[in-house]
Amino acid sequence: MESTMVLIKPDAVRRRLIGRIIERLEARGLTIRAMKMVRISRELAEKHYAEHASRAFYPKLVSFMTSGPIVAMAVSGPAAVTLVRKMIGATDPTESEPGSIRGEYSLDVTENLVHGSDSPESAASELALWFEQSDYVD
Ligand code: IDP
Ligand code: MG
Repeated sequence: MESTMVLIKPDAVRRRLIGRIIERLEARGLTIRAMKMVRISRELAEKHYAEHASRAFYPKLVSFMTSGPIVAMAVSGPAAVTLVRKMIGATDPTESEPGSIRGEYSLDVTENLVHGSDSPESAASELALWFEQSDYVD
């Protein structure tokens, strides 16, 4: 069993897509192990996206991620990292497949509704930023 970090980003919360996104994860057979709705600090947004600190889009990304509440989840299941990334769809809106969450509901490269960790290692470090280990580990 593997755990991954999922964020329902501020645009999805504003657009009232929380339920539809969670419904897809649960319908697939994944388990929500921990969940909270929070408005995050600039510091947490910067840490979460530290790998992109040098990118031109980073300031806009941090502003977006602090623009409203986020739903943060620890999601587990077999190969949860890969499964969730496929369900979310590609970052580039012209590449996100119809049927994926981004491919169904977004055409913006920044405001793209959902975050999912890109590897088990990223999942471990991201989950540690957002949750206590006892929140999502038995
Ligand atoms: P991912 O969310 O699909 O893993 P990353 O490349 O890790 O994509 O980028 C993190 C987030 O930064 C994206 O989800 C999106 O919100 C934003 N982003 C990525 N690339 C761009 C870009 O080229 N322009 C503006 N925002 C971007
Ligand atoms: Mg990423």
